Amino acid sequence: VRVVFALGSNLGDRLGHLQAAVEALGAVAVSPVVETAPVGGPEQDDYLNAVALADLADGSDALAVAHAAEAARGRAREVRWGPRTLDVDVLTVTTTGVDVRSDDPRLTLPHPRAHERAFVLVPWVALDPDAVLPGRGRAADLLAALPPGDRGGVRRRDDLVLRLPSGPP
Ligand code: A4P
Ligand code: MG
Repeated sequence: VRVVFALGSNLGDRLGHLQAAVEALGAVAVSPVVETAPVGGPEQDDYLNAVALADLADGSDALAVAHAAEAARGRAREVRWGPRTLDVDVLTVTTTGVDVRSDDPRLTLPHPRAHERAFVLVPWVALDPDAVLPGRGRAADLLAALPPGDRGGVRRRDDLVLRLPSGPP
């Protein structure tokens, strides 16, 4: 089961939190890091965002894996869309080539806001130019359709690099 995760941090050691998530998820691929203006919520600092791919034995574990990664970095849930050490969202789950769809409010798939978020689409397209958000279309096309102001809030930070966890020896 292939899972695409979106990572975000705007509190404390932002790159360290993203790197911890990449390791906790056992990522097999990770995007460049982008620095992004906050979208929604209270006034808050800029985020680092990235997208990571992981392979899980069971797609229904995706949310628990995301929440465990957040908890390991001291994620507190106070304000919706408020500042956070680490946010791990599930963008898509694909089981043997079939995209999982879910209306469950605990795990909505594909992620219901990914298509309108440059901070998700820019790193995802950089990682996988052919990425598709099921029911919405190609991530690259969704990105091109966003208002230029949204895309302008996202800057590549190629000086910040996330490393994949080392495989078995
Ligand atoms: N949930 C449902 N579907 C999913 C899914 N596909 N992935 C539920 C993850 N969670 C999902 O999430 C709230 C609830 O959504 C959870 O109980 C989960 O079961 P949360 O992480 O507790 O709270 P949140 O992240 O504050 O809320 P939400 O609605 O997930 O926020 P978003 O939409 O993720 O937005 N600006 C920039 N620049 N960069 C960011 O990363 N992130 C947000 C958070 C706002 N602005 C941002 C960024
Ligand atoms: Mg979230």
